[in-house]
Amino acid sequence: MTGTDARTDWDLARVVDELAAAEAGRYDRTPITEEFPGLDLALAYEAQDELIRRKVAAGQTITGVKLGLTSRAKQRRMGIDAPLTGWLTDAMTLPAGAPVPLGELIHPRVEPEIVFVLGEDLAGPGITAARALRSVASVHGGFEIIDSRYRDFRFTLPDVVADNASAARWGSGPVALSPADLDLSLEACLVEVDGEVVDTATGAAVQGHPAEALALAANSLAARGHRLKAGWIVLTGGITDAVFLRPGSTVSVHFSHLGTVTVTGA
Ligand code: OOG
Ligand code: MG
Repeated sequence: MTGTDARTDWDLARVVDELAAAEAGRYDRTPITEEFPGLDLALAYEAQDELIRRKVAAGQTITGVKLGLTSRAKQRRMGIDAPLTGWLTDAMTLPAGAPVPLGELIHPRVEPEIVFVLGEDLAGPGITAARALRSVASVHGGFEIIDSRYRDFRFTLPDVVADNASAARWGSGPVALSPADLDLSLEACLVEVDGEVVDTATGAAVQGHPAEALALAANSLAARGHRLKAGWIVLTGGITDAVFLRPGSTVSVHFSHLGTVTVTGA
């Protein structure tokens, strides 16, 4: 900062304008909090909601929510030890087997995720993991493509919240199980880049159990006046650290019971 007041023109609308422009123009930028320290967590979630309102006004529909920074691996990498939520829209769904359109993204990274489809509405507060799991219709092995609008994925918690938790694309594999059919804390996943195993973890890495992440989403959304809806997708958060997706490179995620899902950068 220069000590001048040149940047006092920051407000919620400008935060949303700048992040929307970076996403549309496929460029990265410096953390907004460096210019606008007034961007606190509450304002950041307001900006995130406004960003999604604009996508909906432009014709997209909300298909669910994502959690971020629910595992130690992700928290350590990003230097932030608090989970967060973001919104998913239909434009973020990657059809099975479709290559990831790298030209539409800034610097995409892939991470393995356990994905829930909700069979009923789920509204906090007071939702436990056991209660949350009862609202799950099916469990899938999937991946998320994160694409922070901040240079080098460097941000504070309010920055990344305003940026809709770096959400960009997601997809899931062909296997759908009932949550009663497996112990998700023991569900193993192995991440392979171009045939080389780069990481492994189990579902316990996600808050002890991915249903804890689902409960966390229901409770934290309730504090902002939102509820999870029947039919929605919930991405419970990267189980391992994310890996960069490079042109021509293939990332495969193998789950012990939830099958294999493969992503290629094109
Ligand atoms: C923030 C989003 C984190 C996850 O699953 O932990 C996330 C980021 O790492 O850019 O999606
Ligand atoms: Mg994620």
